[in-house]
Amino acid sequence: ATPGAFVRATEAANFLLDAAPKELCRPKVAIVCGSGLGGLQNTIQASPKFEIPYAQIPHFPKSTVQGHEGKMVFGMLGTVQNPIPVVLLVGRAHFYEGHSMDLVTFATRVCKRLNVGTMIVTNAAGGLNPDYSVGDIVLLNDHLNLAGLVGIHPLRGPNEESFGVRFPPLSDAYDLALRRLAHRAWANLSPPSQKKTLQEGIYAFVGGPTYETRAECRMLRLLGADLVGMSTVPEIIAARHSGMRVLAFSLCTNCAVLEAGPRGDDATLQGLSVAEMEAQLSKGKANHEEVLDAGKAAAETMQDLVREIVGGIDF
Ligand code: 6GU
Repeated sequence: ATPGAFVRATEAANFLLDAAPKELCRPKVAIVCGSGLGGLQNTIQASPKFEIPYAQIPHFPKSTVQGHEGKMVFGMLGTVQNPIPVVLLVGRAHFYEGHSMDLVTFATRVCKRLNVGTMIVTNAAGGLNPDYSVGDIVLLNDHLNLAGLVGIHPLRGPNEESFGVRFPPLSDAYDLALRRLAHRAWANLSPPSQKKTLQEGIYAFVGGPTYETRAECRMLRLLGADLVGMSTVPEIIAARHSGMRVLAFSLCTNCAVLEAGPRGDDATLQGLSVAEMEAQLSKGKANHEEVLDAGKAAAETMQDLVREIVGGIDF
């Protein structure tokens, strides 16, 4: 039988402690880089730096997306006077790839076993709040764990007492002190980020891999979600279970359509050409390319923000 997550995470952490240079192997902060946000790697100093592909670390999930391999990057972030050891998780395992929730949260647990105290999680997400625009950065202040509410949950199964309690609370999952710091950090960024607001919102976690239908988007909005995405919540739950402090950001990469599509009857479609009908249907249709494009433009702001925040954390 495979050993429990605590034993496997400890083995992976011990492997990393052995492999990484001594000055880097005790990171204080872990930063999870979401789709298109791998540029967060540029926040760390060029040296000392230690990179290792997930494939070389014991028990890590195998990536199912080719050419999209994941890696851990250990390095120093911040100024020369105040360098902070961090670890970046570039690429993550998603539930829609077929991984178990146990594997989706494995990297988080390895971070815990490396003594990481704070996790900053980023992702690309669809905007449901009509006040959001493409490219907005949204600080998460709560979530709707839709998969979890019906039992697809990272903590299902025998509780790993060495990580945390059986019934952990999540009402304080999104650390208020860190969120206050994030807003102060945002205010310190140079323009043009200064002119935009740092949004706050509630993230709905869905299994994917399809993007939502119009009706599903309206349902999620009605339930109180500001964003929808296919990651982050399992990692946040595993991090909170083991007592790590959490800060999470979504990059709003596309805005979900909240209006119903047209009826298919002749009276509604009267006078429309086929091209016009297709234009109506493709308006607001989510696609992977636009999700990646929005990431490119906003990634730099996200990098500056994360650097500013990490420099201000009171350890
Ligand atoms: Cl619209 N939906 C989901 N589930 N994930 C996304 C997204 C939408 N946009 C980026 N990621």
